[in-house]
Amino acid sequence: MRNFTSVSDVENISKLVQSALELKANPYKYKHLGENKTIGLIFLNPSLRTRLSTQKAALNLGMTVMVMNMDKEGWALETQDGAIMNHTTVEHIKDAAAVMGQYCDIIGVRSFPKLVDREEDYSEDFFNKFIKYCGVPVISLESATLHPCQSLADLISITETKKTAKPKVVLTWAPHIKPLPQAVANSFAEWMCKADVDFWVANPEGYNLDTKYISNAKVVHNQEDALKNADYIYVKNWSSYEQYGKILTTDPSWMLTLERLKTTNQAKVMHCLPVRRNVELSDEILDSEHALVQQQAGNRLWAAQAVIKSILETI
Ligand code: AN0
Ligand code: CP
Repeated sequence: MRNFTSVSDVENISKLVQSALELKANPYKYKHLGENKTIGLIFLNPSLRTRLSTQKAALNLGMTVMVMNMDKEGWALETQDGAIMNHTTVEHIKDAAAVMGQYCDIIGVRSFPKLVDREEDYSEDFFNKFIKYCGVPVISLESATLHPCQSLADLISITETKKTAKPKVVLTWAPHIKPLPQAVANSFAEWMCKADVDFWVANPEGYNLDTKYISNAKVVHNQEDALKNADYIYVKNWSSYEQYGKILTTDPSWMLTLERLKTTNQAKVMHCLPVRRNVELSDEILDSEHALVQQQAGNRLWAAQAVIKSILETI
């Protein structure tokens, strides 16, 4: 694998999941693979899990790790070609990325959408330019539209816990007070559409995701209908894709309750974290046997390690 920016970069998804599970059982087996290799992790937004799990994954593979909070410690980057840079941006991405590519063998980048201009965000201009100018393999640590490291960890968690060959998986929208990216939801959807699951999406009117990520999913606007016989419920807020970046509702009846799990197949409840308790998900679920969130977060490490290992094997 050269870059890891979406499920399309993965040649064989189940092999990658198996590789992660092998690493989970034997974390240091490949500790010489990354010897004398450096990974740079560049954050334009906050992070807890992604930062620490990717760092730890690289250390387990013997790599040297450099982390930079670009938004706070770096120069403001310009992305527009031919820009006359007499305003707030200090350095062009073509210069900055090319410099970082000389210091690193692999670079991980987190860059959220601005949620103002849909076309701009969905063009993934920042990521594409970063990849073009840095000249080394790039791992998405969440881009404007996707979060593949999270989705791989989610698929690992489902693979480890599923009780039926083809579980029913429901991605449900949840309320939130801030407009959030669609990235986690888009990404989970595109991975689930390629996995052996019966995949449903439940969201209020006006919150349909971009159809390109939900090809064979059943999309409904009634959460209770979707939850019947569900084995997994993935809870996530996203702002509207249709009325781009807007919050159309914060209807608390979309927050999952234990009562609503009664029609499910003792469903496991998933969330990528960070979660706003009692807004997106209730304490009673997060602190119950239904919650899979800590296992997901734990699996971020093995997901990242499988991805880095796969890239190291090609460079
Ligand atoms: C981010 C999001 O929804 O994309 C990151 C999740 C991993 N969440 C927040 O900003 C709260
Ligand atoms: N789930 C996730 O990506 O968490 P962080 O934003 O803390 O990295």
